[in-house]
Parts: sequence; structure tokens; C-alpha cells
Amino acid sequence: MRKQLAKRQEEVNAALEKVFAAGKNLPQQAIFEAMEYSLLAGGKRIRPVLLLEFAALGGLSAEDAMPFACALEMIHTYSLIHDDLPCMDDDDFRRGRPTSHKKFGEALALLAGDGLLTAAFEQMLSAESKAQPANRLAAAAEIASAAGCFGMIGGQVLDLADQKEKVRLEAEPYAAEKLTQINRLKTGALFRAACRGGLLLAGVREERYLSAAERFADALGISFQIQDDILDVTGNADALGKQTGNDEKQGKATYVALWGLEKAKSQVKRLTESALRELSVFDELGGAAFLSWLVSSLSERSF
Ligand code: GRG
Repeated sequence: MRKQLAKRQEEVNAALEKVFAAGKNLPQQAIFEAMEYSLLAGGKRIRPVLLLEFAALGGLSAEDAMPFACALEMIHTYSLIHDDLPCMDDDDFRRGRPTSHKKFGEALALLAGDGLLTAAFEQMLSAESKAQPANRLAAAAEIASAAGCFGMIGGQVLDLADQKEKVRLEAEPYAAEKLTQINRLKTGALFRAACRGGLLLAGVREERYLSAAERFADALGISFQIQDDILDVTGNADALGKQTGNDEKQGKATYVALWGLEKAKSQVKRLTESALRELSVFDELGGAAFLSWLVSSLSERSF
């Protein structure tokens, strides 16, 4: 299973390396350099791997799903670049390197994010793939909606508003609900897009599969975010490729601040079990053994 993940990650990396190859000798090559600097800096490639696996459940090959997997990773990378900017989280390190604005300045970092977002749509609409046009459209619409104001951007807006007001940690049920509402959008939306998008791209339209994929992604997205909060406290900066302790420094409302480490860890376990249960319906499509392994190993990740 670990080998299968490494193989998938390599396939995604190889495809991402090709995306901007044509820009290298153009007068505006600086933007291609900046986009590749963040895109090819590593990263676990979880979202594209999820998309490829859900597409495979619907019988679509990794090759034909790859433009959409790349698009999702490009959207994710744009969000990291913009989230690190001084006007947002103001972070200096990401994926083991100085952040985009530290390396290229704010203006080019902003444009690198814009360029990646735009190129993601170009990938979905024009890259070679045998996926049916109607299925490409359905998957592209799913991903667009997840990345936009009903999804990730909406979550970021709520997060910024809450950082200003400071979520009231003492009122536990209220704060946990609020945090989950934010994270369902900020983190969960791209996970949902990966899982549902992969199925839609493969032409799967049965509601029982699409809704199981959605519940799976919701549970995985929140557990991934809780684990991210835990690692900000207990993780190693070298392994994570970014500074730790940032959440506390910025006084952020996180699951660890709200619950403490032990409860946060038990919630990761509970949500992982829920995610695993949702995969059973996919036995009808040949089974999701690799996805089960992936979800379990993500719950124990240290980076
Ligand atoms: C549109 C500016 C803007 C922001 C959207 C997604 C997001 C909000 C901000 C990114 C920062 C952040 C902490 C998001 C939470 C989701 C998360 C845990 C991101 C890290 O994802 P990984 O661990 O990163 O998959 P790699 O580097 O492995 O791809």
C-alpha cells in the first residue's frame, strides 16, 4: 500500500512537471518559475491521489483523470501561497522552503497564486483525456464550486472574521460547531471535490455513491484538519516543512486550543472510523482497500 501511494505521488509529480514546460523560454518566464517553485516543492498530493482513486472506482484510468488531479493540486497550492501572504497568515516557510512572497516578493507571489488557479481551469477544460465531455463538465463544476465562495474561499472569509473576533473558546459546543463550520469549507471542500469530482469524472451518478463519497470526505477533511492542529503543537518543523507553534502565537482558535491534545486525538480516531465506514458501499465497485489504508495512515501522520 505504501508503494502504491508512492507510485501515485510520482505519477502526479511527473504530470505536474509537464504543465508549465512551455513557459520556460517566454519573456514572462518569471511567473512560471514562481508557480513551479511552490507546486513542485513537495507536498503529500493527498487531494489528487483521492481524486484518482475515486475516478478508478468508476472505471476511469489514472491517465485520463490526471488533468483533474493536477488541477486540484494547483488550486490547493494557490491557496497555500495566498494563505501565507503577509495580509493573511504571514508565514515564512512552506513545504520546506521560504514561502513564495519571501522568495519572489508579494506581487509575484500573488500572481503565482492567480496563475495556478487559472491554469487549473485550463487543465480541466483543455488537457488531453478520454473522459466524456459531460463528465469533465460535471467534475469541473464540482471543483469550481468547492474552490469558490460556497467552499474554500468562504471558509477563509469566516476564518478571518473569527480571528478578528476570537472564537469564544469557553463556550465549547458553540466554538466546536463554529470551527467545524469553517473547516468544512476551508479544508473539507477540496476533499469533497476530490472524492465526488473523481466519481463524476468517471461518469458515476448514483446518489448512494456520491453521498457516501461526500460523508467520507467530510469526516476525512475534519480529521485531517484536527491532525494539522495537533501537529502544529507536537510536530517537527523539518518533517512538516513549515514553522510550528504558529496557531498559538497568533492566538488562533484550533481544535487543540478548544479540546486539548487528548480529546483532539480521540476525535481524529472517531472521525477516521466514520470515514472508513463510508467506504463499505464501494465494495460494489470492486472495493476501496487502498483508500482504507490511506485514511488510516493519514490519521497517524507526522507530516
Ligand atoms: C484562498 C487564501 C485562500 C485560502 C484558503 C486552504 C486555505 C484557505 C488555506 C491554506 C492553509 C491551511 C492551513 C489550510 C488548512 C488545510 C490544510 C491542512 C492544508 C495543508 O494541506 P496538506 O497537509 O499540505 O495536504 P501539503 O503541503 O502536503 O500539500
